[in-house]
Amino acid sequence: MINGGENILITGAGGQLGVELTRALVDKYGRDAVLATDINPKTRSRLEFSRFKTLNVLDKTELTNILEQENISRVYHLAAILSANGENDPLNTWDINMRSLLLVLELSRLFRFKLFWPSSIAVFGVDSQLVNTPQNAWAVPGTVYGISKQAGENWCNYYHNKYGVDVRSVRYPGLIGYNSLPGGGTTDYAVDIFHKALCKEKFSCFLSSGRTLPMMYMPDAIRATLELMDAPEDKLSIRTSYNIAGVSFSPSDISDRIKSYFPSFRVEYNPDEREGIARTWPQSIDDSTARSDWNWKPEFHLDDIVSDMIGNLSGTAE
Ligand code: AKB
Repeated sequence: MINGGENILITGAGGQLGVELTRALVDKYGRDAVLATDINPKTRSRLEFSRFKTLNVLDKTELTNILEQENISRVYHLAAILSANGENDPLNTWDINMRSLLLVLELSRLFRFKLFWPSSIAVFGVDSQLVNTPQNAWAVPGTVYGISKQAGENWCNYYHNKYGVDVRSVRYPGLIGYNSLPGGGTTDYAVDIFHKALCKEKFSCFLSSGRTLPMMYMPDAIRATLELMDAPEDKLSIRTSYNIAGVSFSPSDISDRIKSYFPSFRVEYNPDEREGIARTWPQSIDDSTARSDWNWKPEFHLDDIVSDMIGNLSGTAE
């Protein structure tokens, strides 16, 4: 069979990760095997390479119809409200992030599809070990997004242990890519900074210059997702969510690298409430469990990321 027997559904396909993951899944499994969905109908025009349907993931009837009609074997449930936006309406963020996950988990119990659900470094909090944060670090998250991700991890573990649901997850760091823009996160500056540099505009950074956070280049994040979903079930010791690390840097680290391409690029620092979120997050991540369970290894360092981002955004990439 051309699609390796998989029929794939993606929710939240219009988000920063969704656009890139949809492309990777279409490349891997073929166009017919992948159905991308998003609540925003305008997403269709950005995902012309994929089949697309507008879907509110809280609509149980519509979601069930899709699962049945498409004979779905894998779901990538990405729809969520991120950390910074989440703080604007905490109860709504909890409601959307949790209700959608519980619905998808319950449907995976009934329909037996394999499920990927993204968690985040936001599960950690100010009392966690923030340097080289261990897989099982003490974690009291400081944002409603982090609380929803932490609770979600426990629900995934519960559905796996109680019902045998094959749910897999990673705690993404901040993601950096050139094909899609982030929306409403605390790590978004690390993408915005490139767009300002390319437009020869001054960049106002909402984090302080030395605020180091864990980040990852999109090709590494996509590869981690595909590799985890293909890993043999008996190798996986974690059913909450795996720590994965890419690279750690601060706004001044990345702006220094960008200035080596654009010497007149100027950055000013105007920390806002997102600095308050970032200071409760890890600076670096211990991903040794992911490395030993399913051979995870990142490939992109800061210099590679900066050169690849600038090459692709300016159209000079080889
Ligand atoms: C955010 O900043 O909210 C996300 C994340 C780290 O989960 N990028």
